[in-house]
Amino acid sequence: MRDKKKIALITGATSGIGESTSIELASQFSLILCGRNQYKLKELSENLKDKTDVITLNFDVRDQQDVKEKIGSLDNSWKNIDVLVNNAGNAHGLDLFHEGKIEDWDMMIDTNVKGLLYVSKSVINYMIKNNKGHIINIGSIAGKEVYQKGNIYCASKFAVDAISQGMRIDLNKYNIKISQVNPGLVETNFSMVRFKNDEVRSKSVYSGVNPLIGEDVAKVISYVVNCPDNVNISDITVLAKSQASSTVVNRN
Ligand code: NDP
Ligand code: 8X3
Repeated sequence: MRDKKKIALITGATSGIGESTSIELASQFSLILCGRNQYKLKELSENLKDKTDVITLNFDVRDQQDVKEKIGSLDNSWKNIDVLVNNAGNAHGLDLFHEGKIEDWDMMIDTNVKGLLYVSKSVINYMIKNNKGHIINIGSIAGKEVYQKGNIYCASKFAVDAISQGMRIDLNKYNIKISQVNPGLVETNFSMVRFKNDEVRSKSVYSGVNPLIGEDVAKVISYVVNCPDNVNISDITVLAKSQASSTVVNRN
């Protein structure tokens, strides 16, 4: 039997910002941890089970049918989701537009945009029924400023920005808050994915930066989630002290 804590569903819980957010929210929420790496999901839920009730959902956010079925299959006691953190996403490649790979483009649009839509659609049904809820979309500084070779990743995060605004307008009458958290450089597995496991290139992204870590962003997400009911942080950008913009970084 689940205790009476509020329920948070977090996508991309198996790494980086999503994993840190899961740990950060565990003291207050019952957790639905979502990811496609079953081993990591199990490991994280084992680590958190002394702190809270945890269940896991194993799906790829790009698989619309599976997303719908898995979220639809939640037991009644888990269906009243209070907080959705749409975090799953990545960059794939860093290339001039005309040299970009179609498979990288598809991956970013399918995950960062369409995946976020599929998960949101399934969860929003419950929130509308309950006339309450809070969705936190993880955008990026890349969704505020385009940088050289960022093209399609930036486009995917600009899309998230527009989706957050659209959700906020259309869900307003259902008492659902929409917040967007836009991190700058965060040292996670992000660059390893972007650079296809090239460790040297990945490390160079953060060299001399003292970047954010997942925990920093998780604390901001927790702050956003814990504002009084009448307050909504609609959009917040979080940068490392050494980062002034997408392209201006003070490397020591
Ligand atoms: P990580 O690579 O560490 O984590 C990404 C998470 O998303 C992983 O759990 C990953 O799972 C999951 N994921 C990726 N694709 C899918 C998919 N198709 N289906 C289900 N889960 C998926 O990176 P971050 O923690 O840094 O990234 C989290 C979010 O933060 C992303 O949306 C990213 O765009 C955003 N962001 C990151 C910044 C950074 O500098 N790191 C800055 C600004 C925004 P799996 O391991 O199975 O791939
Ligand atoms: C990730 C931040 O600047 O690497 O969204 O695109 S950046």
